[in-house]
Amino acid sequence: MAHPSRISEELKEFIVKDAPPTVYYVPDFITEAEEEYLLQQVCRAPKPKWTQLSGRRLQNWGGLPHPKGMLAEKLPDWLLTYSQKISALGAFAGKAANHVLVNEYKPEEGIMPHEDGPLYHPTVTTISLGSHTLLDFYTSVNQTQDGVPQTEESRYMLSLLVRRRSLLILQGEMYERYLHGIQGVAADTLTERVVNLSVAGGQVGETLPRGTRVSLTIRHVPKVCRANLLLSRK
Ligand SMILES: O=C(O)CCC(=O)C(=O)O
Repeated sequence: MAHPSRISEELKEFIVKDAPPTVYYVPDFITEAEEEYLLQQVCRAPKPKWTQLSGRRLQNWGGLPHPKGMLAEKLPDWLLTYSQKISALGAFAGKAANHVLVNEYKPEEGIMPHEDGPLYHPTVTTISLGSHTLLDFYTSVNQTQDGVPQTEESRYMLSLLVRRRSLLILQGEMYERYLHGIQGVAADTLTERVVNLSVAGGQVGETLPRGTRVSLTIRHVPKVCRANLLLSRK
């Protein structure tokens, strides 16, 4: 199916203006019924589909990205629907999403600051289910001034409040230049460094207790190898 090669005009109103280019934050991208359905599907996945990591557990769908090419597997229908919906917004420059990571975080769990790296098309799209989180952004170590010892705190730049049922799209500098992570805390206190408060609905000073959050991280892996090609080679 052909998808638009540019991000849809209708997304422009969702650009977060106080962040470097480009963050799109779409509140209520899915309905409560869709959220419940997606959470049920995540729960229904066979137990071996889960990988337990320190601070979260995850399901990998679509294949394992690899520098030589991802051996692509068809996404299940419940993920394909949303992957197609996002691809139809032109999020992946005309390509279709073919990879989904499902992350589950209990309160006090998170993910260390990291970059998503070159195996993906440089756009990450995330649907959040079950709970909000704060996604924090950091400059990378080599962007900081010589001689000054850098801590995670001094590299911290801004946060985004990501509510349940929202869609978040990160591209450009926000994908390629900065690291992102989630603190392992039981509650988030909102500060003026949370740059999308007006659209995500929050007040500076407010504390939001975390519940269990499931995120669907939907991406396009450009380099794919087909199983039949592999089988025909010695
Ligand atoms: O759960 C999220 O929103 C972030 C996930 C993430 O950064 C990742 O899987 O690389």
